[in-house]
Amino acid sequence: MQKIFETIKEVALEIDTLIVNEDTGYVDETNATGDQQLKLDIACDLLIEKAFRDNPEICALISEEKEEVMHCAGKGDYTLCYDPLDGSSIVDANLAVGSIFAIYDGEPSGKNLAGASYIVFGPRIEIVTVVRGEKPIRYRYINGAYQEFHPIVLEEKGRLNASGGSQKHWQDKHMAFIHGLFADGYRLRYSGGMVPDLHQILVKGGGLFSYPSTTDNPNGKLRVLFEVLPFALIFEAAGGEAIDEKGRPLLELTVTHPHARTPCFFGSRYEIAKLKEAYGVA
Ligand code: AHM
Ligand code: MG
Repeated sequence: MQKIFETIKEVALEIDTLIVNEDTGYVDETNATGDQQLKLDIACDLLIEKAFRDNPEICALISEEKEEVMHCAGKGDYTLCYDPLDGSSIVDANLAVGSIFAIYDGEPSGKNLAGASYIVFGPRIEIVTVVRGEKPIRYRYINGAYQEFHPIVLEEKGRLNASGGSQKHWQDKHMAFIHGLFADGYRLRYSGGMVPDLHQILVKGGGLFSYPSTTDNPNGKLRVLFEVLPFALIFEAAGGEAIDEKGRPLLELTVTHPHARTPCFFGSRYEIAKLKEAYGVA
């Protein structure tokens, strides 16, 4: 798996060059789940495909930007699922965006998730990697090289609160819970990009990120394979928790369709315990 992480570090530099130099406009088509695609979404997808399609450890690639599974020549056991450029809707505002990778050993599902990684394209490039059962490792790219940086460890209780979706469409219990956190002193930190928003919670030692079911999106917005499960593994490995709104660990999820979505919550232990009480699933 280390070879896969090394390739992620290399492809991060190529994606960064694209983000800096390419047009941020839309193409005419939509992607597999009906989202409008940017030229950048497609270009990043192609770069990642090219970087991994001949990797002998990988037998298949599944991209958020493609409907079909891409079977590779490699005879390895890993299926690499990825969101090539998360945060397409904020890249035109020049906010931080990211790429997310999930490495499944066999069929993609929570129990088969063997490793995960994400890249943050902010003022500088940062990468977090994790192998299941081990601690996450954080790297930053400085002076032409990746350096291992402070470890990521979540404290019992954090201070940040980030919830997705439009408040108009939140359920009453979610509204009451989020207001309760603010009344308890939590600060709002929400950019609309899950990679920088979750990265901020991880590096600041805790807090809560929610993307709940809403009246307009009953299954939430975020995709299980490419977005939810990789961050669930990283939060659990950092000492936090990641659950759905029935209180089940996200890492127990099975996957019915490559583009399936689920409500999801990632946080330190205190906030997740509070969430379970508020949702009546403690
Ligand atoms: P994208 O894959 O189209 O960029 O959508 C995913 C993004 C996440 O990064 C973010 O957490 C979420 O959409 C924000 O959604 P909302 O604007 O509904 O809060
Ligand atoms: Mg995405």
